[in-house]
Parts: sequence; structure tokens; C-alpha cells
Amino acid sequence: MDKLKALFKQRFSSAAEEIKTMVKSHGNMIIDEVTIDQVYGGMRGIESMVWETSSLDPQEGIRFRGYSIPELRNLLPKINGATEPLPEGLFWLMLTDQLPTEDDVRWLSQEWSRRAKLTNADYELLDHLDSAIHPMTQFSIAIMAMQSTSLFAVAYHDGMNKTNYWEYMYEDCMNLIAKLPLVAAYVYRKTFFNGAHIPADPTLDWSANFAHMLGKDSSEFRDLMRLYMTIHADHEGGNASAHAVHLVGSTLSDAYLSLAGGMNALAGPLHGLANQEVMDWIYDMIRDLGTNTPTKEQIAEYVKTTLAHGVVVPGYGHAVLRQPDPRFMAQRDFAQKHCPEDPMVQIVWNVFEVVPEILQSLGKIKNPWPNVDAHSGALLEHYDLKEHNFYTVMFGVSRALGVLAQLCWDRAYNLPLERPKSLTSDEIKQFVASQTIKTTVNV
Ligand code: AMX
Repeated sequence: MDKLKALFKQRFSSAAEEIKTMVKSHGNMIIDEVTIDQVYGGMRGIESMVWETSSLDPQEGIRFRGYSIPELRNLLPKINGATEPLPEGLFWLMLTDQLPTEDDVRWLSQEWSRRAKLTNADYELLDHLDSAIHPMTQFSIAIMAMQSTSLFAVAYHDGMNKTNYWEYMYEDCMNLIAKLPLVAAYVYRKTFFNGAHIPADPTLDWSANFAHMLGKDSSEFRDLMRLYMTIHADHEGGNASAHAVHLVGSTLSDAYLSLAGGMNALAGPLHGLANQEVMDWIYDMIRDLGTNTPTKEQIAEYVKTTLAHGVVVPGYGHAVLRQPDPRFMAQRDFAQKHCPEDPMVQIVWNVFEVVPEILQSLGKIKNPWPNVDAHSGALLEHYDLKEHNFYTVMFGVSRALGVLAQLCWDRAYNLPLERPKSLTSDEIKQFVASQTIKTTVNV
């Protein structure tokens, strides 16, 4: 058994015991109540699922196993000349609730490199996909196709004991994470570079190798990828991609089927596709205004026109956050260090200066601040990665880290099939009527 797997086993074994005892003693305590607003309003804020790898505070933003992004940028090991933490370290932390050493991170880099193998059938499938298909759809199809290599699915078919679910899930998740940069880079080079592929370099860490296979070998871009892959990895369990993975996994679908479900959720414009939408929106603005350097006044007018057309300003707002997203701030910090004069970065910063006040003035938007997607495209463009419809794939490669670490915990806890209760509107109306009668009687 490898060292991460052994540590994971040790960690979840004691945690699972503790939780079993807590549920036995306190299972009937009420943790939350649900309003009709929430039932019709996308279930915002209902505390109804377990997610161990990270937790989201509306004011503070994301904490991974208790650590904020600025803390992780200091605490996670940086190897291979990196100035940003390696996402390998974050995965280790999310899976084990322990900060890794440099050696642990080095080991995990090598382990993922060792497991990073696609079959000929995988490549053939990707080659046969029309390049006009959105890269995110190609990515999801490839993940589905790789399902034929799931060890969990085979073991389940062979009658595996449920106490062993975690072990096969761990193996599938490790293999899948190892393969994702290969798949994503293959989609990229096939779609935008006529299939001029770049072989993996097994000596590089996970993010640097991804950068290399995309065709970007500068040390700055490697660092951007390390940061990008770290900050997009997890955002607690209620967001659409995470929740979708968790839900599909609860049926005992394997990691491939579960992750594909999550990627299809990430591909929506209100979620991960927003990083593409942000850049498309800025390009439309530049075209419509006829200038590459719009003033803040021009941007403000353009935002008002966007709103008047009844469409959202992409990259702004959030279902949980009520402050500028720390993931936005981390990217702004990176840009301040490496490319403060970049014209696109300047536009993103000017948009940041004008949009919140305008959104706030509408009086209905709960969070007028930028989210993670408001900044990422400008940084990618700075390093000449200009294919906007590839951006969500990059988000997906990173998001896999959090949702798959959690999927290992789901199977380690043997969480049951997820199955909330739905209501018809007639049932809700009857409920309202019955409550009104009760109130009248009580008065
Ligand atoms: N521009 C214009 N209107 C917005 C807005 C924005 N950026 N954000 C919210 N609103 C509107 C909503 O559409 C809603 O309008 P309605 O009452 O007329 O239907 C109203 O403000 C209230 O919405 P809310 O409670 O503040 O937000 P929410 O929880 O319903 O939605 C989100 C959250 C992210 C879907 C929304 O803010 C949005 O559409 N943002 C733009 C898309 C985006 O950036 N998505 C990425 C989010 C991060 C991620 O998942 N990667």
C-alpha cells in the first residue's frame, strides 16, 4: 500500500468511528430548517450535506481543511524551483487533513506521473471527435470513455465487500487525476494546433507538465498553473460541480462517471463556463466601444447596457460569498507581481473598480463582488493562452482534485445513496394553507 493510501486509511478509520458514535448519540438534533424561499430558490444555504475537504465562509472565502489561500501559499511545499505551492500538496492536505512535507509532494508528483497513461482507444476516441465540439464537451466525453478502466467498477461487478469501496475509489481517483492533464492538453493541441501534440515530461510536477503539454514552458507560466490548479480545486460541497460528483458517486457510480457528471455541471455559464464568458464579454466590449483601452466611464456605461439587455455581468456575484473572492485576489496578486502593465489585466482591474457599485445600486444582487472567473482569463491571455473556450477545461482539471478527494471520503464513510424529498407546488400550497389555518386558530 502506498504511503498516501496508508495515511488516508489511518485518518478515515478513526474519523469514521467518531462520526458513527456522534450520529448514534445526536442523530436527531436539528441542524437547520428549510423555508419555502429556499425550496424555490435553488436550495441556497440549506445545511444538509457533509463535505470534509473545504469549507466556505461568506466573508472570509474558502478554507481548505482550515487553511485560507494566503496561508496555503505560505505553508504548502514549493519544489522544483516553484514560487507558488504545488496542487499535489493541496490534494494531500484535502485527503489526509495533514500538511505534507516536501518529500510527500515530490513522491505524489512522481506517483501521478507514473500513473499518467492513456490507452490507444482513448487517443483514438479524442482524434475522432470533431474539433468544432466545445473543448469542455470533448473533455467530458473523454472522461466517460476512460470509465472502461475503472477498477472500482470491475471490483463491484466481482462482488467487492463494501468495506473495500474506499480502496478501489482511491485507486481510480489517483489514476484519473494523473490522466486529466494529458486528456486536457490533448484536447487543446488537437482543437487549436492541428493535433501537434507535445509528449509529457515525467520529470515535471503535475502542473508544470500540464503547462509543458499545452506548449507553455516558461517558469512564470508553470507557477501560474500551480497557483491556478490550487485555487480552483475545491469550494465546499454545495456548488454545482462538487454536488453533482457527490450525488452521482452516491449511487456507487465510479470516479469516472461521477467526475463526468461534475464536469457537465461546471460547463454551465452560471458556473465554470463564466471564465470563458468573462473574456468573451470583454472582447465584445472592446469591439463595441472601438478601443483596446476603455476608460472606467466607458466600462461603466457598457456594464449598464449589459444589464439593460437582461444578461448577467459574468465573473461577478456568488451564491455564498459576500466579499471579493480570495481566489480573485490571489490572481490579482500574481498579476501585480508578474504583469501589472498588461492591457487586459488593466481592463480587468478597471472592471473591478466600477462593477460592484453598479451591481449594488440595483438593490437585488446579494454579492456585487468579483468571483474567481473575473480574473483568470486575463492572466492566461498574458501568457498567450487565448482560446477562451478552453478555459473551463483548465478549471475542470483543477476541480477534480477537491471533488475526487471528497469522493474517497464519501466511500470511506460509506455514505448512502443521496435522495432528498421533493414536493409538488400543490403540496406546498396545501402546506401554506394548513399553516395559515393553524396561525388563525392560535390567534
Ligand atoms: N449580473 C447581473 N445580475 C446578477 C448578477 C450579475 N453578475 N449576479 C446576480 N444577479 C442577479 C440574479 O440574476 C438575480 O436576478 P433575478 O432576481 O432577476 O433573477 C438577482 O441578481 C439575485 O441573485 P443573487 O441571489 O445575488 O445570486 P444567485 O445566488 O442567484 O446567483 C450567480 C449566483 C453566481 C449564479 C450569479 O451571481 C451570476 O449569475 N453571476 C454571473 C455568472 C458567474 O460569474 N458565475 C460564476 C460563479 C462562480 C463559479 O461558479 N465559478
